[in-house]
Amino acid sequence: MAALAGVVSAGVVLAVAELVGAFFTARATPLIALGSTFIDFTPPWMKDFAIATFGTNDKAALFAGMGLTIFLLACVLGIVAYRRWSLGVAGVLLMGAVIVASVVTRASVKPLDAIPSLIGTAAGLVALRFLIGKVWRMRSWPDAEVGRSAKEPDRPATSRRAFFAATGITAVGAAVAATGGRLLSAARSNVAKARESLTLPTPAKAAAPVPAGVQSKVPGVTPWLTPNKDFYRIDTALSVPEVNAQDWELRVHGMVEQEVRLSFQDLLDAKLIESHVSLTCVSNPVGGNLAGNAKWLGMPIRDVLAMARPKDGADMVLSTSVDGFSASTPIEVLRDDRDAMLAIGMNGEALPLEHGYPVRMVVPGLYGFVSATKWVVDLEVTRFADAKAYWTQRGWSERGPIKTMARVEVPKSFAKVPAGKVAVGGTAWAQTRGITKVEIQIDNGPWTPVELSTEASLVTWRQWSYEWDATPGPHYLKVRATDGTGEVQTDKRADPVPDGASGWQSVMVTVE
Ligand SMILES: Nc1nc2c(c(=O)[nH]1)N[C@H]1C(S)=C(S)[C@@H](COP(=O)(O)O)O[C@H]1N2
Ligand SMILES: [Mo]
Repeated sequence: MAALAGVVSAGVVLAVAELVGAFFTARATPLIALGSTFIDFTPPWMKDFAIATFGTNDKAALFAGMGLTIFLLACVLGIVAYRRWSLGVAGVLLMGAVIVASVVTRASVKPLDAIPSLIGTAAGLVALRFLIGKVWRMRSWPDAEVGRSAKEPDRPATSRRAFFAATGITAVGAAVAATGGRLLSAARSNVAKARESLTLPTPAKAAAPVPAGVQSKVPGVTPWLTPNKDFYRIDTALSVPEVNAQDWELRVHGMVEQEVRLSFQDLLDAKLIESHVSLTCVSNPVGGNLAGNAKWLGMPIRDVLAMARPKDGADMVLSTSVDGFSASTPIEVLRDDRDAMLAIGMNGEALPLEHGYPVRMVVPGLYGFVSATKWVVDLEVTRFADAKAYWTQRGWSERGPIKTMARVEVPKSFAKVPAGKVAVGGTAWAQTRGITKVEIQIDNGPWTPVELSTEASLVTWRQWSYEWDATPGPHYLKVRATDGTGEVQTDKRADPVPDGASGWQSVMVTVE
């Protein structure tokens, strides 16, 4: 019962903080702040493991793990508090201190944002005292005399039923507070509404029209253009940052002749370009789906840099987001003609909140962790020798050109298909170099070129189709791509850490 009292009190801490937190920065509530701090301490192998195991559900997995940890700690805390109240108080205060420390060390969080956690902790302490008091007064409980009966000499005894009733009411109260907090924050947030009502300007340079035949002929292959709702999402943000376009400002500084500050209106008024670019995550395993292709609208970063005039010797731009993530991008990549941009639009809409509203970077040819900063607010012109980006500090590479990759999407691995003509299809990419050939190998047979779909550009992925004459039995299908420089995709297996997975995908198919 003491353990249960501990768990319910921990729930009160989180719920009250959630409710009060509706009036503060969302990223500062205990669960989010603790989880974000945990992510910041994630070593490369653990990020790799989390993504390999849970994919884009890695955040749900983190919350489940945290929930379990908090549950166990709260059980212990409840029992400790039952035996020695002063130790219980110390435990709650220690947890409160850990929560507050993780809140105030978050990027762009104000000291006042610790208030929800402080009030939550105080409420949790009151709840714990209330519920543990009921356990102490329980005469029917074998330990009752060992407990605090001396402290509560003239109070009437409590029945088990009364304890469970009090616990149940407290738990329901916590659930109501948490739900209320959720609804209240949603109602108070006007960022999503402002995004809805934003009209994007017409670009000065429209996207090149998409030629016919970019889509693989094989049904079931990924759409060539990824709808926003299906676009993979990878970031360290447990709670999507809510940035008002009105308040957004980009500071360009460091090794520049002229410090520049851009408002969202400046972006709307700039000469915008639109282009299709495929993004890829460095954590994508061979054959994985952490890649997507969209039409982006934005201001070329080279125009921004031209205003700031970088000094000689600068070789990198460190971009930082409102929540503290950062990426190191070679400066030449941002100045050449590949159209790296500060994007405000994705597939004809304002950026979705989880893809970086109001402004993110899109840099063709580089993995997202070194280029695609979402909710970007700061560009520091610097040198690789002088500054390290978020994932580089955690053991990943400082540079990340995208490796050539071919993927089989149909049939799926371990599929059973009928003998005869079997449609095989998939996608390949080598952004900025382009794909000139994709080959397939059945078992140990010869490498055979497949039919390539039309190429839209060098910075977008390219799909393919193949008609396979399948004979009964188990078979292995392997694919490899050749990029525009003539280089064949390496068969050397590499893990995503530190600079991207490589190797040929092999798919086992049973033909019946
Ligand atoms: N602010 C912020 N931007 C970020 C990240 C992040 O963790 N935080 N992750 C990067 C990584 S690793 C990738 S692969 C891309 C993914 O962009 P998407 O979620 O829009 O697909 O965003 C990049 N930009
Ligand atoms: Mo990534």
